[in-house]
Amino acid sequence: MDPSTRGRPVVMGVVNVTPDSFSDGGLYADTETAVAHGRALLADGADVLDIGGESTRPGATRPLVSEELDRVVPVIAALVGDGAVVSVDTMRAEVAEAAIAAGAGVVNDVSGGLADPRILDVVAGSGATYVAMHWRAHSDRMQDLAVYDEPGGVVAAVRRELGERVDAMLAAGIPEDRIVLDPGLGFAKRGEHNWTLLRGFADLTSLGYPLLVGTSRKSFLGALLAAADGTPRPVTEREEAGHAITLLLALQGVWGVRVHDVRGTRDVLRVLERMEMR
Ligand code: PMM
Repeated sequence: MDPSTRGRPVVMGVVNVTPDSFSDGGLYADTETAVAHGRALLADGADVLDIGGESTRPGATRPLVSEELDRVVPVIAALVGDGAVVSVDTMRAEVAEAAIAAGAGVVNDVSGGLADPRILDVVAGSGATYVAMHWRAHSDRMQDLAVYDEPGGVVAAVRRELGERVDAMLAAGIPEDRIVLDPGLGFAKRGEHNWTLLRGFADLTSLGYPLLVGTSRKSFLGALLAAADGTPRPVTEREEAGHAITLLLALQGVWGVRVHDVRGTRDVLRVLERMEMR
């Protein structure tokens, strides 16, 4: 999967087919509205559509495998039918398998193969690209594991733990050129950890793999933009802060960004292209 973006970062548009995602929970929970949303994101300039059927918000409970399949497979099939490059956001081998059979070209696994190790074999046996995110535990207890006491702090830990995941991917037979890594902002990270990871982005690029980053609408941006009384900025009013991060990461060679506001992201990247800064 290598959409031709002429050197600018890949823009991955989010389609959450879930009743409970923190950023857009319930808005696109049925097949028809999810497909319509995917089409709108394509029209806005998404290079890849990331279709997910499991909410990973802190504290979320997991759907049944059958529920997850029912949510994502028809949406993937319809959008692949439109000619879209589609990614499935799943931690489950069975869902990845069905998604690939329906035409998904990317498996975006927020657990990097830790939740269901068989997913690595499924990806290895397909032509799919694998996005492996830094992760420590399911949402019900991930914030308990947001502890980074080793020397080098969160950047060194994420680098090391992603490196271990790469070893597992290579051992399973996933070719190097189909691996993308993601530092997993907001997953087993406290607010300050996210900022430290963004500041340390250059250290992550030295892992030698393309990097995808998802900051769009996340709570550390809500906290940054909080009202004077501490009330976090509502999720849909965090886009410009996300765009600022996209711009800074694009200047540092990020491979792709996972965003809700595709149109605004493409606008920001258009400025960079016009300035010939990428
Ligand atoms: N974040 C969420 C879900 N999936 N996948 C990757 N690769 N990286 C992320 O940062 C990421 C992800 C949670 O955000 P959402 O609820 O807005 O989809």
